[in-house]
Amino acid sequence: MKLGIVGVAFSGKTTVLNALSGANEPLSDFSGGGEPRVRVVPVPDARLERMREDYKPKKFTPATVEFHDMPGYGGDKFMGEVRDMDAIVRVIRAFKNPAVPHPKDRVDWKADALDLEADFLVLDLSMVEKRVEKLERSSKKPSKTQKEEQEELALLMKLKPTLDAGRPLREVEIGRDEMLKIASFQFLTRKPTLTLVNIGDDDDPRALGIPDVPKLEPGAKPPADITAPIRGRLEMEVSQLDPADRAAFLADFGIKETISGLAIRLSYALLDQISFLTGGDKEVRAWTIQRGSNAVEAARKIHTDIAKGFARAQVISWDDYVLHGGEKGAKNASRMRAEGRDYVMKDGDWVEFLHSG
Ligand SMILES: Nc1nc2c(ncn2[C@@H]2O[C@H](COP(=O)(O)OP(=O)(O)OP(=O)(O)O)[C@@H](O)[C@H]2O)c(=O)[nH]1
Ligand SMILES: [Mg+2]
Repeated sequence: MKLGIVGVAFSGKTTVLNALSGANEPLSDFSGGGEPRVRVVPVPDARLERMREDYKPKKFTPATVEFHDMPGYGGDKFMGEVRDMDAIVRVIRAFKNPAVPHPKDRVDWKADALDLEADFLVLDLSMVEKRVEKLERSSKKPSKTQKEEQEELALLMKLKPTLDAGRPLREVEIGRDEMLKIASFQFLTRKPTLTLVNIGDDDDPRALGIPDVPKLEPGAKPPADITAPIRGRLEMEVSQLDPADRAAFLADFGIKETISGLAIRLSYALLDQISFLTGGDKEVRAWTIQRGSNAVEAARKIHTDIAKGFARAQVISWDDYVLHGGEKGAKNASRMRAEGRDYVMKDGDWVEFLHSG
């Protein structure tokens, strides 16, 4: 899972990257420039920690998320890279700090969020317009691809009014098959978007008009965007502390969930991703899949050969794993089920795949 951190210059993107990953990348010296920085962050998962205790494995492999920090926001310099991301994390400045300049000399998170959206809308709209212009000519001429061209044109014409009205494509209902046809455009305003509003240490998010993070029901249709307040600088400082001291510090400031916990949890929700778990003496590991994936698709994550030779999946639901004290207990209580190829994987399933070859 690749997440692109974008935002106006000096909004706190690298601060957030550091807070997320415990890195200590240099913060902007106000000169702008630089190259995107990439950090791989392990996904916190209490279930996996529990399995680590149970198996005491040689190797422990949590799932990971890649964060790409795009420096400055200079129009489309890194747009190719942003288009390649699975989702976008916007860092929007709400903190006051006279020492940190703002390109528009203001602290107004709502206006900055709108500006960023407007830039992305323009980039998407210009792509659509260019392609439509081309297709309007080519799809009139009989050719092998005429039918596909007409279909693509019709689809783009369905999307265009949304962009014309200044609305992101995230808000359009498009079927999965239709979406696949236009996936190669990698529309920016279609990407699931997490907006992190970066507030000062003593700011009250409600007073700044930042909505509460919505309650996310597991299995419900994922939202297209989520907004959450963060205290970037403070959390970066915490991330540099000795792990033993962090909890007390966070509690002092009333921070219940760290930026990394929050960003990863919400990204999984936005992208509708779940985890399944594998365990043994050798390795305990978490794997990330799209919700709705079946057992063969999950097996393919581990190895194509396991998917090819798929025989069955031995599955223990996470609740059963806990209730019966782990793999052995669940097995003895006959809570290990044999599932076939079409079994729809559940979040937290303990799995062992049996395969031939
Ligand atoms: N007061 C306060 N200052 C912050 C906060 N977050 C970032 N800053 C300061 O803002 C400045 C810029 O932070 P960066 O994290 O480098 O911002 P950036 O978005 O990565 O900047 P560019 O990559 O140059 O676009 C630094 O001096 C930070 O210390 C915050 O939450 N509160
Ligand atoms: Mg930066």
